[in-house]
Amino acid sequence: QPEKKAPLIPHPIKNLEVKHTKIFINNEWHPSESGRLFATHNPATGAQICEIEEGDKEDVDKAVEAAKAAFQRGSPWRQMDGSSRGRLLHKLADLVERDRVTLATLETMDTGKPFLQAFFIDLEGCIKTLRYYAGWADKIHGKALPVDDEFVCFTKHEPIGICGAIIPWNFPLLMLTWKVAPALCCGNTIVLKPAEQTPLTALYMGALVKEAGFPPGVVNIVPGFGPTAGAAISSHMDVDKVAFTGSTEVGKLIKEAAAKSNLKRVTLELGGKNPCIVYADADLDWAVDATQQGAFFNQGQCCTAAARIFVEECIYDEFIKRSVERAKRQVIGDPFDVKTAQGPQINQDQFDKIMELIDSGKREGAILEYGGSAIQDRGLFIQPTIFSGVGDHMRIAKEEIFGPVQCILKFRTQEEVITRANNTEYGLVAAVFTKSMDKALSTASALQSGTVWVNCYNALHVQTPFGGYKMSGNGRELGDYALAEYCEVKTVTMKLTQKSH
Ligand code: TXE
Repeated sequence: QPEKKAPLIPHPIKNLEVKHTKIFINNEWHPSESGRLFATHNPATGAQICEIEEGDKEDVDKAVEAAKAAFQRGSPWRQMDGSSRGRLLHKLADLVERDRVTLATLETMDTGKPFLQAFFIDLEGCIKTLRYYAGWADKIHGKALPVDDEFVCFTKHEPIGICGAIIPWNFPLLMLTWKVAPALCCGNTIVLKPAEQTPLTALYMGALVKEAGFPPGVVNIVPGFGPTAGAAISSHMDVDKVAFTGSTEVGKLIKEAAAKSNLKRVTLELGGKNPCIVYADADLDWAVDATQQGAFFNQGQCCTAAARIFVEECIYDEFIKRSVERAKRQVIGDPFDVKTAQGPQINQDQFDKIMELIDSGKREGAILEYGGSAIQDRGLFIQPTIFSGVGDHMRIAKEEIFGPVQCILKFRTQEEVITRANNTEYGLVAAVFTKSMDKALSTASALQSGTVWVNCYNALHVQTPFGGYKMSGNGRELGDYALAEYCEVKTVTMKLTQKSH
């Protein structure tokens, strides 16, 4: 069947009714054991969208039981061929494509991100991720290994078992697929908790998982809060692995819970304070464009945000002038409006954290070049903000802001900027802008970072691994590297009566 082409300019669904608000276990919808509900809100208007069943430990226990039963030896899921798992993942991708407008509308309602970005970036990424791992499902294999003496030896890559997934609110659907697709591809079962701020698209995916024909218990979705439902997953004795995207602080709690329970495998994708280095020979307009997009994309709520932009001294003033001109053109407003590039922050907590950091920048002596305030009477909207004269010691140069704030720093030499760029506890992504291949490659080699972009930003591809050095995380998502995070390796050694050669 030919791929369906997306419409040129899609329109969101008006007054979309939310259908799925319950806990998804064994391909069925359940109320919470406690009877509690929690509300989810539209950050653009502050209005409550609906109430969701609030999962807690008892619900996680039920979901883990279901995932365990689905993973039993001899179960339909365990007996399924890899190629059939691949077909199910393709079917799920077909359904996401069919319901792409609905999913993008739900994502915008729940996160406040611009609808066109949800449709073209988040949904595109989801579909590509599902299809990429659909293709891997029957290609997961070990090796035959030559060994000493009279033995024959081979390895098998087997599913780990029950995989927990804890998802953040900045890219709810995309982070879900980054975890669900490789986990299913390798034959695992899943218990997933979406972020409490943004449960809607995850629950909708539950309905699509069932429609696609995955056996009951293979995917289970428990909406709820971190310290309750999230902690129940990370400390569960029968969960074999947990994959987490979120704050470094909670990442530590998850590793601790894993260590204190059953030493489950842990992959973490955490914060960043990502350096961009702009050398004087760079294409200036392009560098201004790419770094600012990198800083403001998704309201700045990205682990990949371009957080520290180091600009070589001789182009520094011009770079700032052009950055301010560009920021003035940023269209802020209703995320459902097709012209909008920037919506609201996710909630009051995040809004307050960003405003406090902006104030700290002003207090610590950075020069406010543009913005610096909330947008009057607009709830959670913040002006795109640019600071120059930022010193390495300032909080805005050290802490993850997670808002539309661009910090521009000045440097003189390559050696100096590399040392300063690496002087952080994080190491997620970095970027270099230059026309010199030599500078690009030597800088890329020296940066302590899981990804280095050269003359581009946020160039993420499903085929390439993504993850952090240092306190930005453990392990890698995407690409064939992610398969290793969802498999155990078994060595099978057979004794022969004599050496085979
Ligand atoms: O994150 P949390 P928050 C960063 C960003 C942001 C800050 C705080 O700097 O300002 O984190 O955001 C679940 N056991 N990032 O508080 O709490 C929680 O329910 C198990 C970076 O929203 O880390 C949610 O599902 N789980 C980031 C998920 O963790 C727990 C994306 C993420 O929430 C838990 C988001 C616990 N004890 C924030 N406590 C990125 N890397 O992209 C919470 N959770």
